[in-house]
Amino acid sequence: MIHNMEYETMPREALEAIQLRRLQSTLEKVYATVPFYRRKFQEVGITPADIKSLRDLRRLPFTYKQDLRDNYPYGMFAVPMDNVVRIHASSGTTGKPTVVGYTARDILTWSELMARALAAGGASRGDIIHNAYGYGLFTGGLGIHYGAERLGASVIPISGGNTKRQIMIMKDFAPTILTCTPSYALHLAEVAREVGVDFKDLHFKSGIFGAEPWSEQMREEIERKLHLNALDIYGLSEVIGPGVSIECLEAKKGLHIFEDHFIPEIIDPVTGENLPHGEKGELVFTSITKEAFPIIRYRTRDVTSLNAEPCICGRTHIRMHRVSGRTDDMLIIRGVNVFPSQIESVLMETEGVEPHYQLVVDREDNLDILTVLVEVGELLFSDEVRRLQQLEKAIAKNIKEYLGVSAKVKLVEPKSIARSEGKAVRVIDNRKI
Ligand code: DLL
Repeated sequence: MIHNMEYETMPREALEAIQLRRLQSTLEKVYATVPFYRRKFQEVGITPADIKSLRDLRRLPFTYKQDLRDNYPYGMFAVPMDNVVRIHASSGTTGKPTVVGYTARDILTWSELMARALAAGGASRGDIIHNAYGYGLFTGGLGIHYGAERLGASVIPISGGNTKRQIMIMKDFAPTILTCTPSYALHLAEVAREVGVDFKDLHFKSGIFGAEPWSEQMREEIERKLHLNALDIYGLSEVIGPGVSIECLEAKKGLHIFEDHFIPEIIDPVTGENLPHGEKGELVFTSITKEAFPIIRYRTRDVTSLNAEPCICGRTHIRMHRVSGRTDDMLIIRGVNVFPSQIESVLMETEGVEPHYQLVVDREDNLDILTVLVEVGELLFSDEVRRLQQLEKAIAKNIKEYLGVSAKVKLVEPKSIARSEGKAVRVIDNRKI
């Protein structure tokens, strides 16, 4: 279902006219109120009046996560704190978190976008949404929550954790839409089985999964185990949170970006040059309606490509391919670029292997050693050693063949890899470089 027919199906020309107007007004605002942006624009000799077309956007400097850290916590806010009604922060595994703020109008905008996203995933009034994204500084929980209420659906604010209790609630409250990370969805399926609950007997129609990269094969696995339509939702705190883009139920092929609020670009991460549609590169976003924390040409580090072809669902907003990794979680193993999602694809193609894995990278005698720990199903694990060794070899061979990198594969016992309630920890890099 299309939540906002007018904007989501707007002809390109009208959409671009709105984008330009909103971009110009955002630039004027940040120039006047955020010293960081004024200084950056002055350094390249540009004032907002110089931006006369959408193409001119590429003349503006990029913004990096480091800029947010340098201006920690509130230095890049464009309104006085009096007008800020909400603060979120991104988890940040290293250093200080990055802090973002919202005005009352920003919260309305975000709710509207999340309502659109949930509707695109098959939710409507009357649905019951089991929201297992974490509530707190993380944008996932509250982002989905406000969108669900805006849509008029019922939301169960279960948050992450206490998985057995979640299964009981699912049985008793009969939710129809599941929202959580894809890795947690699989964990839910596993725990349900343990306690004797079959997802077939629950009432889910769709699951709206994101906040971490996942693959097409993982979608199939989730759909099979959870008996629902699994859709990919993308977003990041710096841009707004979840609800930057979402797949539509009709096509399940690429995520529509809400272009009346965000302008996407794909650039070459090394040269910073813009790349044409269809080419893979780093995703860059400019927000054009946000008040408290507008962001100009933000380097997401996420790798994807754009697709401007019309979609069968009727939305005119451009689609991004599912994110295949980050320019910075990309591992370089003996000179070969490796994304965890590529290894995941190889694993998912292998019979008997569970979708729980971890990559461990070590350095021995100046050589990178990649170890892939992967769980096998209960049945297989009880099998003879020789068979397991064969399987290890076969996986290693496939990894070598598809990725061009040698890996040690270790099959491990069912449930031995730590489960996460939020974003899965896929990589342990022990190299000190
Ligand atoms: O993860 C917002 C979110 C919440 C999105 C719930 C979807 C659902 P951050 O914590 O700021 O915000 O992390 C943003 O997570 O730059 C991507 O690298 C990654 N990410 C988010 N969604 C996806 C996805 C939220 N669908 C960072 N596929 C982003 C791949 C994703 N990566």
